[in-house]
Amino acid sequence: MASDGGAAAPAVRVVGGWASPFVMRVCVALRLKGVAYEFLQEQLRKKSDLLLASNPVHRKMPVLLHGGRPVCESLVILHYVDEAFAFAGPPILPADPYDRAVHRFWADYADAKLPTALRTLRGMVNGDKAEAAEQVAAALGRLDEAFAACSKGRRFFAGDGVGFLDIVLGSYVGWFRAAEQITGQPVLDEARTPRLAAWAARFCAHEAVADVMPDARRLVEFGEALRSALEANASRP
Ligand SMILES: N[C@@H](CCC(=O)N[C@@H](CS)C(=O)NCC(=O)O)C(=O)O
Repeated sequence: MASDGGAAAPAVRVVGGWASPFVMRVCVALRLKGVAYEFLQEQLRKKSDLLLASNPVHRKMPVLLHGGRPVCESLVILHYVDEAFAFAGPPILPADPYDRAVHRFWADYADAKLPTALRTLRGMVNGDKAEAAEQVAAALGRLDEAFAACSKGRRFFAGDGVGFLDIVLGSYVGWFRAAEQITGQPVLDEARTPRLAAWAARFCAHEAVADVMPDARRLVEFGEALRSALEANASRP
């Protein structure tokens, strides 16, 4: 979805990079709601003035600009999109307060357990790769059980359609596949986590997801280029 090219800034803009799982969450949420947006591509190593001015606290992507006003942090943005565009598309968060609490719990769990271990597996940070693989496998084991409890036999964590926890965990699927290519070991293992493996395929094929799910090979190349650049920078006198 692109802007119409008119002189006025589009109402909804996403500041981010195509490879970021956190950025992808915002795009999926907007697509689910059917909200048109302009994507402003950022460079991790050369952040734009717009990004820095919009998120001066964390200086990170994504930022959602709605009518020029910034909203930062992917989970905050998902809540915001659900409320600001409540009239459009399906709800993102569960309606029931207890279900909301459970889905938020598992989203926080995924964000606490997965990113650093995945970066270790990809060789982006120093650390024991076997330990990182075990940490990811243990987390995915718990999330496989959470899927059974949340989905109650339906296709997604949220039920028949994609919702909050699907978006949060689903945003890592491209990087799971990239890590599989890098290590040669399964991450979303069909034997250990059969429900999650099947869910991931459904998530990737969803119409709100397919066009923004990054290709694993491109992610591997992106990670290699970033690592080389960081190493070159570190060895500079
Ligand atoms: N907790 C943040 C994490 C965002 C984040 O880590 N973004 C990365 C890109 S994947 C970033 O902007 N990194 C830039 C930096 O660390 O300087 C969220 O959920 O939005």
